[in-house]
Amino acid sequence: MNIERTRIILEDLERTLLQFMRKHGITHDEYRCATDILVDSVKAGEETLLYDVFLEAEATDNANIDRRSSIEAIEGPFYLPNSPLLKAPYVLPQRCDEAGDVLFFRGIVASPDGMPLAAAEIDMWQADAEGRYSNFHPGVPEWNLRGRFRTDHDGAFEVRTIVPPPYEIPKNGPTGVVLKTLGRHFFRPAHLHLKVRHPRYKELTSQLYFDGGAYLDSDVANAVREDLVVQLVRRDAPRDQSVRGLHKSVFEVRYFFVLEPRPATHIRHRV
Ligand code: MBD
Ligand code: FE
Repeated sequence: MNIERTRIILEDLERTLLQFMRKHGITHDEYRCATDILVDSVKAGEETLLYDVFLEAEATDNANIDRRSSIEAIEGPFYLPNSPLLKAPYVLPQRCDEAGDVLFFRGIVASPDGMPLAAAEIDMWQADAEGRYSNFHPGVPEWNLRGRFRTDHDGAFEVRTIVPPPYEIPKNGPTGVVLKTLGRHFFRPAHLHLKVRHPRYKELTSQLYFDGGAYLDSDVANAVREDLVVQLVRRDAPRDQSVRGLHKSVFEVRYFFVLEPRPATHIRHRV
């Protein structure tokens, strides 16, 4: 980040917080209570949950103004880099009896002028049918429902996973206590998390929600945007025996990703 911009922002942040404290006559006890919440949320393993719930969506809105590419979405606190690289046909890592309806997620990755992007990497993570994220919530196998895969020659991809449920934020941790004090519920609508990468384009962090799902209008993180809501369409079970044998409902969602080109970094001056 630009050092001058950082200085201006920090000065304004300090001024804004000091004005806020003066306005409410914040006492020493109240000040300590606030720092305890921040420290406890990290100690409780909530990482950036508190900030992601209250602030992250605002940052994406700022980034999405006048955008020519797909809009970005909040990352949330449960992303981990270096998830398993999958082999086609792509199936997100899961238990052999993974609970939840089968979901085929299909889509295309393209440039703003509609050129399909081959070998773009899609890095996907989501909660299981009980609303738990692997590597964070105990009892879920490592890297469950996390994986990376690539688009084919036509910029297309397909991956099999499960339909996640709405996600309930831990009620008893510091973030939960703050939400309870505000009288809010603890739910986010069901969602898929994604990052899309291609060497010549900017990385896109996205998140997709299902039309008609619960909490779309009252997401505790206030992060649902119209362009991120996809149709969950019921499908006949494919011939693939591994899915057929499970006797589950099969659904499909589609999304068309448009990536923003990276600004040119090498400008050659001819003399
Ligand atoms: C999540 O799964 C999430 O995406 C966010 C933003 C906050 C808490 C849990
Ligand atoms: Fe999430």
